[in-house]
Amino acid sequence: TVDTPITVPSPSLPPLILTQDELKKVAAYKAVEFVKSGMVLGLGTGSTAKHAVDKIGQLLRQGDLKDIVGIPTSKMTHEQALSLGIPLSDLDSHPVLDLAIDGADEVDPYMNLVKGRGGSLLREKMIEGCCKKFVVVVDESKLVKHLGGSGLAMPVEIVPFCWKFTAQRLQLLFNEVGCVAKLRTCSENGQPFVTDNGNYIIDLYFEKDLGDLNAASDAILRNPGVVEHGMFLGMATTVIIAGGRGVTVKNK
Ligand code: ABF
Repeated sequence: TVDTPITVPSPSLPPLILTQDELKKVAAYKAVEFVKSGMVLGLGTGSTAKHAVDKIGQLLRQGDLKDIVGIPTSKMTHEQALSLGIPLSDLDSHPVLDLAIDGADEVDPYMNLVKGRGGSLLREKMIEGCCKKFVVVVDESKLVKHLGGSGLAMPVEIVPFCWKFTAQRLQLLFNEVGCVAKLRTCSENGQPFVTDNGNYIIDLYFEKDLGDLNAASDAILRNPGVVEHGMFLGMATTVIIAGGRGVTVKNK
């Protein structure tokens, strides 16, 4: 991979016009500054986290990082990390991680997240829930006032068995905030999207603000057909946001 250096402007200078992917790279590279030799690392999924994984691979190759163990949050990241020569392990062998770096779909002012539009929310939540430090990397387009308020999907991973029943239950649960539940399908063939764990994803779309997020989380998880949802509440310890005027690092 070619490592394109990116200059970030200071607040006193006029904003630099970076593409969204360049902003993602800025945030990801900033997060990699937290990585030290000897760490057990959660390796995130998605186009932002991909830059961080590439950079970790590059630092290992150069000898600037040593003795890293990576735990990938998806099959895709597993493949990427393998191709970069990053030594890999899993939660069975390493139940406590030093640090994870991953992207998000939405970040609210309290550092709560929506994740899973890429489909990897379950492994992400299992792994990122075991980290001493969880660094979220986003471009500024991911910032929202309320989770689920952007009109975009709130993903819920469910078992395929009687998925219509579970989808209806989820939709009814949020009737008061105008919820529509849709099965995620593959654009190529219209077949259900299947996660790395062999499950389906129901995307919930809300008309109104969800209100109490912890109550919403509990209500979703009370459905036996639900495996996990994409709200990551109180999990992020740091959020790195790249925007046209520079990088902001928010700590818990
Ligand atoms: C993963 O990648 C997800 O949880 C989230 O759905 C997505 C963000 O993707 P990107 O960085 O490509 O915007 O971290």
